[in-house]
Amino acid sequence: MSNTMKFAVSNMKCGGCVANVKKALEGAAGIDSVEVDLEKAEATVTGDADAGIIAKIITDAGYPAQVKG
Ligand SMILES: [Cu+2]
Repeated sequence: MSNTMKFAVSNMKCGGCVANVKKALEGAAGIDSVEVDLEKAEATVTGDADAGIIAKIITDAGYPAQVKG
């Protein structure tokens, strides 16, 4: 069962930041795909991983993230 979850991600300033977020998530278990929108400061993640864990992975990569309701 795969969910699509959106996250508000702060501190992303360039394509390198986008790549860092993608790289951090793509290595994680339970994540199928990752889209990152720099202008919207948003990440869209598809998978069956827990949203709170995903937010923590993004935050630990240096980009404080919150689940979007
Ligand atoms: Cu950057």
